[in-house]
Order: sequence, then C-alpha cells, then structure tokens
Amino acid sequence: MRRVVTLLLLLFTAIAARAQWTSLGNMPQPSRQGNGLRFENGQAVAVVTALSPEVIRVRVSPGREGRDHSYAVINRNLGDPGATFSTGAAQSSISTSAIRASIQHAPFRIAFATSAGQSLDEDDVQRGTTISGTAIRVWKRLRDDEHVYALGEKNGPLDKRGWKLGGYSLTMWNSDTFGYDSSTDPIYVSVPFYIVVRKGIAFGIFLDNTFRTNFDIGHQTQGLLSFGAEGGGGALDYYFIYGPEPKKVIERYTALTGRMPLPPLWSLGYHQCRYSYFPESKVRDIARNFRERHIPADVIWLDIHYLDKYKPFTWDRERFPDPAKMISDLRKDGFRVVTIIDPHPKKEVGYAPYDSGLAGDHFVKNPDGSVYEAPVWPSRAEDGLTPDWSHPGRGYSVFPDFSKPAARAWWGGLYADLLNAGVAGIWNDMNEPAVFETPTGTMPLDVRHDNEGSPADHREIHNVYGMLMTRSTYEGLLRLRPNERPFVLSRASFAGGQRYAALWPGDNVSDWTALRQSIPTLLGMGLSGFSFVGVDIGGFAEAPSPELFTRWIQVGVFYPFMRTHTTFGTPDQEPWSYGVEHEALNRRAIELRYQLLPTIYSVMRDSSENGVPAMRPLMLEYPADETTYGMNDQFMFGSDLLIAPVLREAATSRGVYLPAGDWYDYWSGEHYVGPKSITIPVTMASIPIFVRGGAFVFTQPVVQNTGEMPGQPLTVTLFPSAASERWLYEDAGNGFGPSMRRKFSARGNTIEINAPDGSYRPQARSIVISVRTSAKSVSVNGTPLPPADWTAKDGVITIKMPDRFERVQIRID
Ligand code: MIG
Repeated sequence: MRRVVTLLLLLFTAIAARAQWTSLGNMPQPSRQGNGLRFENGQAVAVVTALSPEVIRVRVSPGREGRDHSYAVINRNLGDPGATFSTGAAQSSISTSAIRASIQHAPFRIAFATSAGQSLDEDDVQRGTTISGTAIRVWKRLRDDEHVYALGEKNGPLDKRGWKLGGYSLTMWNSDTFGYDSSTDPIYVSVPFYIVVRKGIAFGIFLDNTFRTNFDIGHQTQGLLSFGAEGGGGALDYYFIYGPEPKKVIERYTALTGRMPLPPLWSLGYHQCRYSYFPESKVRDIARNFRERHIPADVIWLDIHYLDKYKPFTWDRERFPDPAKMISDLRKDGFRVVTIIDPHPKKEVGYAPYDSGLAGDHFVKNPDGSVYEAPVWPSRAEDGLTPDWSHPGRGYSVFPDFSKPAARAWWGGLYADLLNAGVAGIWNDMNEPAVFETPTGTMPLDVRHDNEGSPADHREIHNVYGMLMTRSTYEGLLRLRPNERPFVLSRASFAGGQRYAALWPGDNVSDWTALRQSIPTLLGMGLSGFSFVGVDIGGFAEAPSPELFTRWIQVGVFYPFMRTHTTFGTPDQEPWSYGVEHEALNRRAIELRYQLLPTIYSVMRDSSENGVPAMRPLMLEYPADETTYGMNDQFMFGSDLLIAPVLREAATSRGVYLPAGDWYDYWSGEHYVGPKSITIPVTMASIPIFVRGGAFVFTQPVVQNTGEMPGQPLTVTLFPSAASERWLYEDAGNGFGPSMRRKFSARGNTIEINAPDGSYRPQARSIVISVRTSAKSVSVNGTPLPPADWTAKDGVITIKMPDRFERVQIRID
C-alpha cells in the first residue's frame, strides 16, 4: 500500500512538474458574501455562492476579482436557494434542501454531495485547483462508472468517456474545419458544459469562460476529470448544477443561459440548399421541380454566389436582376428564401457597409488602433467561379466587432434591404471567425475588441464572436420585423447561443461515417442547450451515393433542422437527383416529416419552455437504464418516438434496443414489451420508428409546404398503455400571438380531450382519433356514435368528427 502511494505521488509530481501547475494553496476562514462564502489568500479569490437549491456557483479568480460579466449567463435569479452556512477553522459548508457543498480550507478543496450525503462531485484530493501562468485548472475525481455527456458540438461518441475508460480530451476553440472527420477537435462551436450521469443520478458543470478551454475526461490521467482555461486569462468560474434527473440538469442550465425561442413553423419544414443556386432561373427551376414532383419543401437557400463579388448585403444583379420579384413569386408557390451573410464586409470606399461601419467605429482593431484587415471571400471575387488559391487574395475585408453593443445594433440594421426584398431568414457563416491565408485560420490573438466596454484581445472574444454575430442578427431581424419570429442559422456559437440561432455542424463529408457521427454530435448539442440543430443532409464535401443520400434524408426527418446542402462543384444533390426509385424513397421520407409536423412543433415548443432537446439520447428518457448510456445509433424524438435509423450500407436488418415498458412499431403496430433487444429486417424504404406505450402521436395528411396546414384534419393516434397523458401545442406558426394547448389523456377504455388552454383557435377542421384496439361500440360525451362515424379495421378503431376545440370524452367498449 505504501509503495502504491509513493508511486502515485511520484507520478503526480512528474505530471505536475511538466505542466508547472502550482496549487491554489491554503485559504483562511471565509467571510459571508450574500448567499455565499468568500475566500481570499494572496494568490486568488474564491467565492462559492448558492443560486438555487440545486445550483452553486464557484468563482476562483487568480489575483484579484475581475469584472463579473458573462455573455452566456442571462439569469442568476433561479429562486430562493434557502441556503444555510457553517464555517469552522478547517472546513466550511453551504447546504440547501437538495445539496451540500463542503469546502476544505487548507488545502482548498470543494466537494458536492446530495443533502442525504451521497457524494456527487469532488475536487481531486491531491491537486484541487491549480494555476500556471494565466492558465487555471481544476482537477476532479472521475469514477469508473461515471458517464460524461454534452460539451457542445463534438465528434466521437455520445459518452465522452469513450468506449474505454481513457476518455476524450476536448478543446473549446471555434474552428473552421472543412471536411472534418470523427476525430477532429475542436470544430465550430464551443459549449464548456458537461453532464455526468452515474447510476441514474446526474449533475452538470458549466465553465463560464470564453477563452480557449480544455476538458480532459480521464484522458491524461485515468480517474481524473480536469478542466480550465488554457491560457490568456479569465477566472475558473463554474456552476455546479444538480438534477438528479439529467433533464433537470438541462432545464437548470438553460434557466441560466437561456433557451431556444420557438422557431417559426416554416423553418421546421424541409430546406433545400447548395453552394450555390444561381442564377434566378436555376432557383425557380429547383422550386418548380419540388412542386411538379410533389416533394414537399418550404425553403430554398442562397449561398455566396447571390452576392455581388461576395460582399455582404449586396446582390449580383446579373444573376438576380429582381430579387423582390423572384422571392414574391416563390412565396406564392409556398417557398421562402434564406440568404447567407458572412461577417466580412469588403474594405472598399463607397460600399455602404464599409463606409457606415468605419464612420461608426464598428470594426475590430489592431493593437495599434488601426482597423484590422484580412482576406476572406471578397478577396477571391476576381478568381471567377472557383477560388484560385495559387495567388494571394486581392481586396481585404474588415470585421464587425460584435462584442460592441453599438456595432451589433448597426449590423443588425443592415438586414433591412434583404428583409424588404422578402428574405425570410438569415444564414450566418464564417463566424468562428474564419480568415484566409493564415495558418491559424482566424484572427491574430492580439486584435482588439470592445468586450462590452472592457477592451480585450481576441483570446477572450474568439469563442463568442459567432454567438455575438447571431445576437446582432437575431435582434436586428426582430427590430425590423417585430411581428415575426427571426430565423437565423449559424455555424459558430457559444454557450447561450441557443437564444439566437439554430446551428449546423459545418462542412461534414458525404460518407457513412459522417452519417453515423451526426447522431452523437447532434445529441450532444441538444444536451448542451441547442435544440434546433441538423447536419448537412447528404454531406457537404464530396458526393453521396444514391443509397447514402436516401439513408441520410431518412435520418434527417428527425433532425430538428432538416436541410440538404452540398459544396461547390459537386453533382446535383436534390431529392430527385438519384433516379426515380430513390426519388420515391426520398419523397416518402420528406412526406413523413410533414405528416409528423404537429408532433414536431409541440416537441419544439416544449423545448423552448424547458430546454430539453427535441432530438435526445435514450439516456435522457431512461436515466436509470445503463444499457442506454452509450447509445450512438438510436435516439428519441421528443419523449415518445424512438428512432432506429438504418446507418449501414446494404443493410438488410438492424438491431434495436427497446427500454422498459410498452412499445409499438409505428408502421405495423406490432407490440413489444421492453427491456428487449430485437433485430428487425429492413429494406431501402425502412425508417424504423418505435412508439412508447402511452403516447398520443399527432399527425396530418401530407402537405407540400407548411402554408397548406390550416384546415387539414388532425390525426391523433393513441398507442395504448396503462394510462397516458400528452399535450398538443398549436398557434399561428409565426409571430407572438395567442396559442392553444390541449391535454389528451387515456385510461382504460376512455379517452379524454380537455378543453383548450389559451385563446388561439385553428381554422375549422376535423379530428381523427385512432386507437389500436377493437370495439363493439363507441360513444362521444355519452352519446353512442352511429356506426357510419367510426371504423374498425386491422385492429385499429378510427373515429372522425369535427374538431370543436371543446372538452370531449370518448368511450370505446
Ligand atoms: O469557405 O458559403 O460551411 O456551408 O456553403 C466556405 C460557402 C464558406 C462554408 C459553409 C458552407 C457554405 C460555404 N462556406
């Protein structure tokens, strides 16, 4: 035993020496500060504060405390923490009704436990918090049975422990990573937040630090999880968030950092994009094909070739002579248009965004105070259609300083012309920020930013640059069009960015690995607060086979954001580009998306209220079931649909795990009782979906775009279980007007639809109730239904009646 300890000590000393970490050292007895305790020695100030019964903030500032400012956290008033404090010579503690933080003073160590005394998270006894120059890092114990999730937009598996115990070391530094693969890290988005689940009990940790940070999940040292800012500065400012359910951790994390606003209904339809559709005749041709072929779609996207010489807020008038006319014609046909806007106006006198930005002092600066300039897309305008990287770019760009509130307001206003032309939403790309012709791919670390009044260099602003751009866009759109919900898609973002934009994980590759990777990546983003996400369907770089494209669009039905996209010069990547057989399969997949929209909209609405993602790992619904902890190839949409997509080439079957309870095959109605692993046969047409017993699934007939939804019958399908209760949310699909929520419940042979909450009423329509059962008679509100008003076929009872938006009780005997 002595030998082991000595060995461990030696090992630790060796690692510590290499990193030159010095321990935070001893703290004297703390003083009370509000709902917290304040520790101070010559080296650092540490404040531990209870924000609610389940949330405790730890803020360790090397040297003196800096400004308490956050781009991510918008709300620290989470409710009365009801905390009690005890302070002794060696140890202090903060206790709430749910948890207790115990702080050992010398050396300084923190441990979190439940109020019942079950340990949750503990500083490593040896290291605790350490400092090395401007880097600060905390080392925490990582148990073998702890599983680690979230951390934003990441490659690799859902559980960041990996498949073995030597887990991942992940970095937060927004990076433009064209054609990345499953091992690339970091990519475009940084969310320094993770969730630990152990035997069904969950807590989360959010490190509120915008500098380059790193999270080492037992990779460097098995049994230790460490995180901190790699250098540059900032405090070790983190929030410990208790569940115990993992859903509660996300709910509380998004109470701090905000939630996705409910997207406009049209943005939940199918999006068709490519780099780039031009000229106008091509755009019209794409739209016409969708309608003629009866493939539903809501949105066509314009990538950088619509711009005049790649200059933001312009139009290439040769390719698009009359954008307003084109957009209004498309609109009559049920299409909306989204246009790309990058954060790099060209440096060109006479070009309005440059002139007005310069006049307003809105651009990022060099250390000497001059405006920072660098080549990005506008520098490639003279190359013709394909960039010619053999020569340096001509014509540099300047970059709005989105960390300056006045610059955000100015940029947000620049969208006016696009909106006046009828553009429905905005796509913010290149906002890591990406810069050409430099090895780092981004700005020099010493460029200057306003940082909301406390000037800082790029080290501190880099990771929030994209998020603050989307904030500028979102707020600009809302100001310009106050009665519509802004739709913004972004490539880069940071914790809290869910308040402003949907995300897509950039330039993936058209291969099967990338299709499979999309699931854990999007699930991780959902766990990190970003509910409105989807990868490029079909893959961006290279070209998918017909089979891969079809499989991808089948998975894409359940991406909250469903968009096909591909890069410049690749073959056509539209649903009809792969021959008639695949066209039929692709149509069927998109039709399913539109049929499910009433359910999808309700799930997104819930997500906007509680932060729980729409596309979610099984673990989130079944946290006590350890079989779900590492599932990367099946997921849930909402709480009721289990999706087990086909992710392998030439597959003829796939395995599916069904957790405890009743399950139904969505298509055949076959009933299963979990926990159970099954193998199902699949064909090219298969989109395996299993419905949780007790669910009401809300569907509608196929429509060609969301504008056709009003007046369509609503189908409510009950998948029976002992008892059930579900809610349906509806509103006008855009704007901020009234809404309606209705409770559907079932018990025994009675189904009840409650009177609606809220004053919104959809257009007159019928409601179709469908239940997998048999019956001799059906009565509605006590009156027997004439046999003509209901049918029984293949074990399914179907009742059709006008939807009166009143309380209805149905008995099936
Ligand atoms: O330097 O706008 O990820 O979706 O099509 C490439 C052109 C810039 C990168 C985006 C991609 C987009 C492309 N953009």
